[in-house]
Amino acid sequence: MEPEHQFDRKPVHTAFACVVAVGAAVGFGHLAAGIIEPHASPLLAVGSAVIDVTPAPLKEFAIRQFGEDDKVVLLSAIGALLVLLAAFAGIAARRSMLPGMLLIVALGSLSSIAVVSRPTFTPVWLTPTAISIIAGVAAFWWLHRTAVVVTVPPRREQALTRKTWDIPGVGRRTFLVSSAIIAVSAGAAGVGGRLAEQRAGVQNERAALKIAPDRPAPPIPANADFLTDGTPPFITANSDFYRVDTALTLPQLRADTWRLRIHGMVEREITLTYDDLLARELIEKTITLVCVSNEVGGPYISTANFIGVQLAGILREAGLDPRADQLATTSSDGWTCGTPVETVMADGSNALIAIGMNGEPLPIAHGFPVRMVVPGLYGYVSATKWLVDMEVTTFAAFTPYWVRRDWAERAPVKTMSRIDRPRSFARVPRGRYTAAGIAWAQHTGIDRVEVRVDGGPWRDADLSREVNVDTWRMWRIELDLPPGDHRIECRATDRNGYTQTEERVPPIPDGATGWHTVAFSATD
Ligand SMILES: Nc1nc2c(c(=O)[nH]1)N[C@H]1C(S)=C(S)[C@@H](COP(=O)(O)O)O[C@H]1N2
Ligand SMILES: [Mo]
Repeated sequence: MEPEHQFDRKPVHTAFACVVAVGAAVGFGHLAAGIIEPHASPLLAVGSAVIDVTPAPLKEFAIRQFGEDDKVVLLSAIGALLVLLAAFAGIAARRSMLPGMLLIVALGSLSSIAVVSRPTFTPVWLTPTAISIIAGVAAFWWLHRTAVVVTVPPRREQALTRKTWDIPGVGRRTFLVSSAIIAVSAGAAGVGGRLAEQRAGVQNERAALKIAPDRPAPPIPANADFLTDGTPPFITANSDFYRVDTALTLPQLRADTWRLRIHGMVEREITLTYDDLLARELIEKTITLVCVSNEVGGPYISTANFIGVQLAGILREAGLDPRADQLATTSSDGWTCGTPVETVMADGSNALIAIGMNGEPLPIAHGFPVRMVVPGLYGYVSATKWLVDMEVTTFAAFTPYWVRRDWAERAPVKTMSRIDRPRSFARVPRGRYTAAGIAWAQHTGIDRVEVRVDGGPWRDADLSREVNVDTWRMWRIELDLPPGDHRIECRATDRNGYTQTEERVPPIPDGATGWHTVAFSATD
């Protein structure tokens, strides 16, 4: 005889249930982290762990493709993967809730491993993950239970349908309402976590600080850039300054509790407070910062007036062991960096322990309250943001973050140049046209920039007024363009007489080389 009715679940419902449950796990975990410790968010910890284990060439690719949106792309990719996994586990959980539960617990365990792997981990950081697992399990248990639909043989359908929806806690209506409530509260929890994180932030404290140098940098002369011809402004506004780091959550360090311990191969350890820095002579230096990941023609170069204390003076007070060759620095979130002692201690080095940028306290994204700036070296070997520890050591004894990931131990900035106008594939009027761009040879100075069109003879470009050897220099050149497609190239020569090589090498391991080339066309 035909059964009167059957209890069943539709795969689309259990898949949906599992996606919502995983969403609840992520959202509530993030909320708990926002209250307890932002870096302990299961989602962000997994993201940070992924950043740490991604092979350098892939990371290189990601930075190239997505630029400063790399972090958004990473989190979106993790989100998409979670939805996919949850949907599959949900489909498999049509009869038994086990596959969905297993997935939630497995993801929770993975997050715990990620949380524990964070450099500054403490045990309370596991609380958000525990809450996340509980939220996910509870949500899936309930939704799986309410996802039951009752099917009845067709001929009895009319008689029984009404009744089946009356079974308490079961049926489409309960399922949909529960799903909606859980999904909305998970979203609210996620947003709440973000707000809690921001409330714990230090932007108000930062805004209240005033920083004035004792020795200001000389004013930037008007002819230091060729802005109207298409170069960047000489000084990059803080909001436009390029940003590259591994921080998914910006460290929020208070200036009044900040400490820097200088130790290792020194005669006397020194611990500095923010007030100690303010009490010293604050100097202002105009410095260009470049990222080793910058491709030929790339955007990861900016210039600012940095305010800070001369690093060499502090190290001299500490008394350096002559055998020390590396300055190992650590940020509050555990990123590490190794800088050659000889660069920092060289005569005329403008290496700074910096607290200000363009007249303001350092922006939080650029290292508030204190960072390092060492002209002449790529950022990953010199420019530690959220600086909290400085150990005088040797290259043999310590291998920093990026060097462990195949980037070079030493990385002076290479002499390079870039074309800013015309842009790739621009259509420009034929005849007289001014091309312009930038060149840099940090701590050496630019001597000359040459430009050629369509493989013709190299011609010298005009150079802007030099501000100092630690900054970029702008160039421009007047061209006379016949109509048609063209190709423009530039190359810089520095004060050592070195002309940048044509050979194209990728950024890894110690910086890209090659002439920047732009294809464009001139029209009537
Ligand atoms: N704490 C910390 N400092 C860091 C990094 C980082 O990932 N974490 N990245 C470095 C790199 S690779 C560069 S190029 C510079 C970029 O500094 P900016 O973001 O202020 O431009 O910071 C350096 N300092
Ligand atoms: Mo960098």
